[in-house]
Amino acid sequence: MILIKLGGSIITNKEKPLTARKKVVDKIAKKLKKINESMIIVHGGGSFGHYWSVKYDMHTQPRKYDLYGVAIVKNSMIELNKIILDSFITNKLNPYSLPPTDFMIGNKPNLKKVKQIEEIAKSGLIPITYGDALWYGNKKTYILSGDKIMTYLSKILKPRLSIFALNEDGLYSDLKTKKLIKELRGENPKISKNKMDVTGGMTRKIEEATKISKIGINVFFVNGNNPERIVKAIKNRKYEGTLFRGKRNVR
Ligand code: IP8
Repeated sequence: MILIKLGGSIITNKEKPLTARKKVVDKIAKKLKKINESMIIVHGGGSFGHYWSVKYDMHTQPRKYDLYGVAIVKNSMIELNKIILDSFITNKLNPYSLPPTDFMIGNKPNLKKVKQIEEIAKSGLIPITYGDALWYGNKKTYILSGDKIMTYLSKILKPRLSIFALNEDGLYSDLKTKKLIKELRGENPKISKNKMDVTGGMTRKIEEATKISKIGINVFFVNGNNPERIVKAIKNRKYEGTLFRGKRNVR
């Protein structure tokens, strides 16, 4: 089983509020059709969820945020999720929408529910979940990043590999020359910043990818604008991007 995160910067135009990059989403869906292994998709918030989270000053720490803000963020994520679902349907894939409320209790994943996601994926349906505004308890809410969901699902389900589709080629050892780090072994990667990101952008991705690789799973960062690279990473062909090599080989 494969876990794929479609980053918000690839599926939306982060410069333009509430704008999906539908052509890119379609291109990715077309390529995913070529994969005959079960998969789970997670997607980010991009110029939908992050746009409203910034407006309503919502963050990853559980707090008593503006409830109208919570409602608006959630609504915008359903809208973005629907765009992805529609594209998958058009491309004859079998998406199965799973808001994180389906498997999260507060800020903890529910083991039974997460295991059920695997069962769903193995049936041939493609579970699709996403970063969202979530109920924490005690009148508090928080923003759950899709990157964190990647770690939860990886820890519990131990996929064969986890892929992050980004709007860049991978991590750079030099931002000017865009020299790519092919494999990460304690290098100090150059991180491109995005101030519109309430969940930590690239820094968060590196943190989660490192955690996932520590449990023995290979993690790829690939450029989603060129979705053939997602297929290559899955089919063990020469990959283009950055690999966080899993420390143990758990299958
Ligand atoms: O883009 C955040 O998910 P991410 C979702 O995966 C919201 O960090 C609602 C901002």
